[in-house]
Amino acid sequence: MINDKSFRLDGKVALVTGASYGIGFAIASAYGNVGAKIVFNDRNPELIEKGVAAYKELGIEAHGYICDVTDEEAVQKFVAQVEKEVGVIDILVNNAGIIKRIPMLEMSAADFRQVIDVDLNGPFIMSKAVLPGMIKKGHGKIINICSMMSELGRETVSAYAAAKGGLKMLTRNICAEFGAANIQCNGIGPGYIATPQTAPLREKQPDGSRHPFDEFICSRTPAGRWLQAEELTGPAVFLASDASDAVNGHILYVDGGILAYIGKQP
Ligand code: NAP
Ligand code: GCO
Repeated sequence: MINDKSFRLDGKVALVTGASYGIGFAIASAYGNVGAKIVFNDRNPELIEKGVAAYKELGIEAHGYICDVTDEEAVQKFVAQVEKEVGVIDILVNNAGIIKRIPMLEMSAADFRQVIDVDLNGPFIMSKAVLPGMIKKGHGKIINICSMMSELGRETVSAYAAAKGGLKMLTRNICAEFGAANIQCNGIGPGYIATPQTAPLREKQPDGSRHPFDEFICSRTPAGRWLQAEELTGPAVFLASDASDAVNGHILYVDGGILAYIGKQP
């Protein structure tokens, strides 16, 4: 029965990767606001410090650790340390990600591999590290941050689209393999969100006019605007809470309607 506690995360340990700023920070802050203990990682010690301070300003005591999600040995140690110092992880959000916007014929295999490594191998490595604790605990939530590019292609993002399409299928596979252990694995597919990752697509032109990509995205979004990271937090809390225990292997697109829309008519 749904009640006012159904969407709360009191006492739960939530690990959000790459969450010193951007979408990860918004999601982790929302989890902190509904009672979860927050853990995040970053590769850069300065960003950890800045992140911890930013959470503190919101009244959230977050635990920040240095860890690269592509380094399996480091991730295993990181998760063991979190289990000892904060508790066994109840909620994992695979948020850390990179993009390289390079036309396919100009992209090196090394660049392609690097994107796959962070955006697809990273979530695999992180999930593999937290799953044993979740199985022992008898429940767990894994939320993978997918993309419009889990469904659509576009010029210059071949590696990113391949990784995010793969992440959609990893989500379904974790659902299939661990559903019986009461673990739910779902994805969030954000639309175009105003964060540092997309800042180059919104930069003003030298003559002060709007970036053509900025205009393009607004014309492809029924709301006619970029979304804010905070707009992902309601769905993220839902997928981390008991209210979504029967939702598994689902990708929830939070895109302001992009996938439903053919684009603004001329
Ligand atoms: P962002 O502003 O670039 O933040 C990405 C975060 O991931 C940063 O904290 C970054 O840390 C961290 N990170 C990158 N590689 C890492 C690694 N190997 N190990 C640990 N941390 C790492 O990106 P965002 O826009 O918030 O995006 C967050 C996620 O949402 C990504 O997976 C992205 O693909 C996805 N997404 C974004 C949008 C959008 O429109 N913004 C839309 C759909 C999906 P550093 O500062 O150290 O690099
Ligand atoms: C791009 C963007 C996207 C978004 C997002 C869309 O260059 O097209 O960066 O890939 O970040 O993932 O959902």
